[in-house]
Amino acid sequence: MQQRYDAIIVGAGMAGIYAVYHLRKLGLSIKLFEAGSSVGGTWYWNRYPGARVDIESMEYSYAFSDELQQEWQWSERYAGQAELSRYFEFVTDRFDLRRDMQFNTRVSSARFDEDTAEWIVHTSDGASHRARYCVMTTGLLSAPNKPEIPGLESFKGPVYHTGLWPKEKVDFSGQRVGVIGTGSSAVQAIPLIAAEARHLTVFQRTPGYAVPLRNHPMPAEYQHKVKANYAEWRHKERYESFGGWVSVHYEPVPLMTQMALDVSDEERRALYEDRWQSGGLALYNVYPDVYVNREANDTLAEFVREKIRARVNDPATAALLTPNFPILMKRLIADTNYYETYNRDNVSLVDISKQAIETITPNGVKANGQEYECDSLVLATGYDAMTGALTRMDITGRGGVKLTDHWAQRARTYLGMMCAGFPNFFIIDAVGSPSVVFQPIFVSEEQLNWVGECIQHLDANQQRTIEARAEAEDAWGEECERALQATLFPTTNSWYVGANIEGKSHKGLIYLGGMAEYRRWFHEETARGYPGFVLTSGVREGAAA
Ligand code: NA7
Repeated sequence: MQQRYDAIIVGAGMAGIYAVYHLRKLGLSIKLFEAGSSVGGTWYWNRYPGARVDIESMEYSYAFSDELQQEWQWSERYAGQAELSRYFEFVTDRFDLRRDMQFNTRVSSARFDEDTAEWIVHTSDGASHRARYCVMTTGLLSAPNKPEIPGLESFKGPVYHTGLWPKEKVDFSGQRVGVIGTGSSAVQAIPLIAAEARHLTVFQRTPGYAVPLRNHPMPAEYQHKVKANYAEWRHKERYESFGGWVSVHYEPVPLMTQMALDVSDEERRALYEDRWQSGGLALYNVYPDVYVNREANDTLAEFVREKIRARVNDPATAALLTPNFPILMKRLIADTNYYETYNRDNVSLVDISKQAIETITPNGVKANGQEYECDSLVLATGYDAMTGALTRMDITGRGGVKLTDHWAQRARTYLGMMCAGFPNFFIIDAVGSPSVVFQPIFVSEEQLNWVGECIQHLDANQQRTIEARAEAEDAWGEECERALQATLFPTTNSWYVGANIEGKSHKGLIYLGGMAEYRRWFHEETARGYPGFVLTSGVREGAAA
């Protein structure tokens, strides 16, 4: 006996929680399935030492309920994983959302049944369910990238992926630990692992640009100031910012219009120093030409390179840790004592940029002809971002077409939310949306509000299905690609452009136009009667409902 719902939601991260809240409020019967044992998504799975948000807590939080944002008290400027987990648990319980959620249940497949115009969803407990709508809140950085390093299975100690960290504390004391990768996760974990381990060996393929996070207890007066003016603050974050946050030195700072190459060296340095001192991602709010002009970008890149060199004692190690590609085009990393960790006697850095790790042996890692003995290995090797969570599921649309086939040449969506041939299938915070370069909680709120409007429109107009038109999907891909090509993003290998996963298309994965412009696109769709979509009114004639 299949249970029927109006909507099935997949994933109880930040987007899934709001999806349950919002769609329930619209009167839909819903069911959410989540593989983990509780809510939180990224903040549920990423329990590695040092896991912490790098957008200020006051800004990295829901805006949908003023009561909620007034009630919740953040204890740190940048909340750690445990506090973020508590926050998402709190939101879930405050709005009584858990009763529509089923945990420890992974969705294995979803198939569109053309006869009834319903999705049939199979779950890991052997059950199947039917729903008119599928809302995929599966996360943009949730499908761990496990590198295919020869011999990995032969390693006799434990192997941890930062994105699948055990719930119990992992004790590295007295151990020789190997960390593979030097992205945000590794940079957060390395100082804490080094403080505990007997020896830490870091295997680095590409150095990143890391800048000090400057986390500390939340200043009470700041929390109070933002709460007194939250609506105005939120508006600025959403529609007048580059990444969904505006705080620099605890003040909302507008985007700059002046160009780096139009000011003196002194003026430029003073601005960079100011942002550097503010901490975290403030260096994103600088002269706009750093995003599009290599010479302008070099001024900021060199400023940060100098800072890196100054933090590392050994010049050879400093040189290995200093990147030489454009800054900001790969996610800027916010660190706490990262570079200083390489000044410790129990930490060594192994450069694997010219030659990949040869093999993992039962006792450690073999690279550059040498074996580095390890008792534990940490894979901080990132994610199959934006698409992995969906392509690892068996999703079948109209005509038996698999999503993996639809995306074989390149991952395509219209407006970062819907695909041609996949009716009533909404994708949140994923490919073709601003999520990866924006505060993702806001993107999910905006997208889910639109999904709600869309469902109401279908009901009000006796329509049953909506799906993207193929030509609209192509045009959106071109729009994303056009904006991307106007920047320096394509010059750098990063997960923004799919470069970390072999064979993944680099095209049109992210939308760089900003939230105000993004919102304009999808509200225009609504206002013009959904011209980029095909709406149909019913089930196939003669089919059993
Ligand atoms: P990232 O940023 O994708 O970093 C992954 C790291 O792992 C990066 O240094 C990679 O080097 C390295 N990597 C990946 N595969 C390999 C193999 N096969 N061998 C050696 N090194 C490898 O993931 P994170 O989890 O750190 O951060 C994800 C996001 O979370 C981050 O951007 C923030 O938004 C928060 P590469 O650079 O590809 O040469």
